[in-house]
Order: sequence, then C-alpha cells, then structure tokens
Amino acid sequence: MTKALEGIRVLDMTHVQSGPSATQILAWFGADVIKVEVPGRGDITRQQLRDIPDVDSLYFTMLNGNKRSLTLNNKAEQGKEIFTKLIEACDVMVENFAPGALDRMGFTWERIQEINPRMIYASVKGFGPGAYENCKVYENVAQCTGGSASTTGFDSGPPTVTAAQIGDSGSGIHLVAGILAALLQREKSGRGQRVEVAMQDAVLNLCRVKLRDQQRLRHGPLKEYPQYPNGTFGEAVPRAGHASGGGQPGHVLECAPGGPNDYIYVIIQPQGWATLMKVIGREDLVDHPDWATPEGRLPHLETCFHLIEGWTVTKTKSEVMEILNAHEIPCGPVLSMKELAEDPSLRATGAVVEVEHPARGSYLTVGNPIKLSDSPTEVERSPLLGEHTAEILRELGYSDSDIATAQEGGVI
Ligand code: CAO
Repeated sequence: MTKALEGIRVLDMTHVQSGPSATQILAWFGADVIKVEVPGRGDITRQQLRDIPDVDSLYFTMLNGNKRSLTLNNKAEQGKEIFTKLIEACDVMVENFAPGALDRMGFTWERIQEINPRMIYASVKGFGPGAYENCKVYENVAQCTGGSASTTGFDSGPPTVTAAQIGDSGSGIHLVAGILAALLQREKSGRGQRVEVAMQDAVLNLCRVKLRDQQRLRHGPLKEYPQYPNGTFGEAVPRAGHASGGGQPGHVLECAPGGPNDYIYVIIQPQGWATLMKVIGREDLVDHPDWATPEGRLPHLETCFHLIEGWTVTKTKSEVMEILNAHEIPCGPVLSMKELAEDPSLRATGAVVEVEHPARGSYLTVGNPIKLSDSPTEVERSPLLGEHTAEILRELGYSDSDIATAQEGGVI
C-alpha cells in the first residue's frame, strides 16, 4: 500500500524537539525524511538524558523514527555544494535553528528559492517578529510566554508549567498543518512558500479559552473558576486549578488505595446530577433547591466535589470509572506513565509501539496518533548517526571516491 506522502522528500535540518516532532509526523505519513546532522556529534539530543552509556538517548530515538540520517558540515565549501544539491532534490525543508542560523550559512530564503522555486521552507522559532524575535527559546519558555503558565496551577501557588510539550510538539503539529497546506497550494501554483510557526503563537492558540476568559472577566467574575465566590479576581485570568476550559464543573477526586495517582476526574453535567447523587447515596440532594440546578450548585461547587469524593475514596479509580460510565457520567482515571506504558489496549491500537534498535535493543515509543485508512503507519527505529550518508550521496549522483574525499575532509 502506498503512503500519503510517498514521493515527498524532506530536507530535515531540525534538532531537539519542536522541529523533529514535525518531521516525525511527515515520516510516519511516508515522506522520505533526510535528517542532516553535524558530523561526529549529530542532533544534541542523541547525548541528552542518556540511560545507556554511548547509546542514542530515548529523547532522540522517540522523536526521529522512520527518518534517514546524513552527516554534513554545512559550513564547509563542499558541504554547501552538497547541501545545494539536497535543496534541488527535496520538496520540503524544515529547520528550527536559532534565528538567522541558516542565513549565516549562506542559505537565505531568497537563495533557497533561486535553487528550487518549488521548495516549501518551514521554520519554528520562539517568537514572531518583534522585541523577542532573536531570542533562543525552549519548551518552558514558550509555555510561560504563550499564556499557559500564568493560567495553570492553583491560586495559592506560582505559575506552573505542564508536562505536555505544548511548546515543542505543539508547535511541531502546527508546522505540519502549514507544510501540508503549502504542498496542496503548490499543486495549483507550482511554487513553494515559507511556513513559519512561532512557539509563543502555538501555545497561545492552544490557550485560546484563556484569552476568551480574559475578555469575559471585564463583565464580572468567572463563575466556573475555583476563586468564585470565595476568592478574588484581579485584572488577569487566574489559575484555574482543576476547572475545565469548557465551563462544565469538573474535579480530580481521590480514590482508594490512596497512591500518588489514585485519582479520577469527574464532570458534573446537568443531566447527570440526579444519577450521580443516587450513585453516591445522596438522593436527598437530587431535588434540593440549593443543589438541583447548575446555578444553585455554583456557589458551593467545592463542597459538591467533596461529597462525591467521600464516595470515590471508597473505590479504586477503575471501579469508579466502571460505575460512573455505566451511568453515562463523564470521568477519566489519572493514569501514570507506568500504566500507560503497560496498557495492552494502547499497544493494540499502535498508540504505544515497541521497536528494535541495533544498539539499545527494544524500546517503547509513541505511534502515529493520526490514523489514515489508506496510509497505515509502520513505526521504525531512529537512524544511527550518519547511517545513510553514503546511500543518500549516491542518490544525489556522488561517486564512491567523491564520498571518500568528503569523508577525509571532515565534510560528512
Ligand atoms: N553544519 C554546520 N553547522 C551547523 C549544522 C550543520 N549541519 N547544524 C547546525 N549548525 C550550526 C548552526 O548553523 C549554528 O551556528 P551559528 O550559531 O554559527 O549560526 C549552530 O550550529 C547552533 O545552532 P543553534 O543556535 O540553533 O543551536 P543552540 O543549541 O545554540 O540553540 C535552540 C538551540 C533550540 C535554543 C535554538 O536552536 C532555537 O531557539 N531554535 C528555535 C526555537 C526552537 O525550536 N526551540 C525548541 C527547541 S526544543 O526545546
């Protein structure tokens, strides 16, 4: 079966996480992703957070599957010549260097267009044009500058970053959308174009409900936030604790036996109130004027969840999940990474995949979360540093003696 992006060649200049997460998706869809890496060192993440000495880290292997690796010194004269040939041969070029790095190598957008007018040139940077445009940016910087940190956590605590890599992998997914749109437009225009995603913008896009709340705040307190009615609202959207962005009251509630992840998130919907109260043995509250309506419950939501928690602590999160789902009450257990790694249903769907690596043996990685019925993903291991250098150079027309010369000169 052919793959959705079969025939599309990607010149992958990315490193760390944001860019590699984008090219990872393109590779899963069948594009030939050629990862260009600094000779002798490669993507910095190959060495970061290593669990086995001298073996590519899981950080690297989990972001670079299904790609080919070519080592190339772009700053050497022969390296620039090879890079030019790669630009001629590829459809999409992706990079997430610090601002200006490719320009400094001599490959400005104008120069790239001269070499290949059909090239789609996609970049991730920390910020768009403005005061911070030249800054280097990592995940948590983007979370802080994109509105996530100021609105995450509890009122009593400091701004909080989230474990979900919304700055890096979140930007990567945005970049993929731009690249695919540009590929489609190229079908009609015949021309490539620039695709740019600023990590700050991507995080803000994911935090749009908080920008919504900033405007609602002008008209009074945000009633679904835990600060209502007992706390205070300042000029900016406060941290929401466990409150949802959709306005449906919800809370993380403790379960038995009381371990660090023995919790379940329970949502109270108006239509589920009566059932929920019957399940927890509080039929007296079903029609009680202070509790029966969403408006009536708002002033004492905290007490409300406390009552429900009195029941959840007597059961495990799986038991609560089973009982509440049977009554169509939305809820979800807090799952630890251990539970997710071992979950057979995630293995069956390909959300978690085990692959073989020549140096580290088998390792777990995520599968493609986007399922296409005509383009199934086979998750492959990440390449060793420079594993495909000679193979790719031969495809570009270089002879074995050219390759040997480039190797002797430290160009590849
Ligand atoms: N051949 C020769 N030189 C190469 C090369 C190659 N194949 N690949 C990279 N280089 C050079 C670059 O040209 C650059 O050189 P100059 O500084 O002389 O221009 C140098 O290596 C380092 O690149 P960098 O500045 O991008 O790397 P850094 O480690 O200093 O910064 C990061 C890393 C992530 C902060 C920065 O790249 C950045 O801000 N990127 C944009 C935002 C982003 O994607 N952040 C998310 C990262 S994931 O958390």
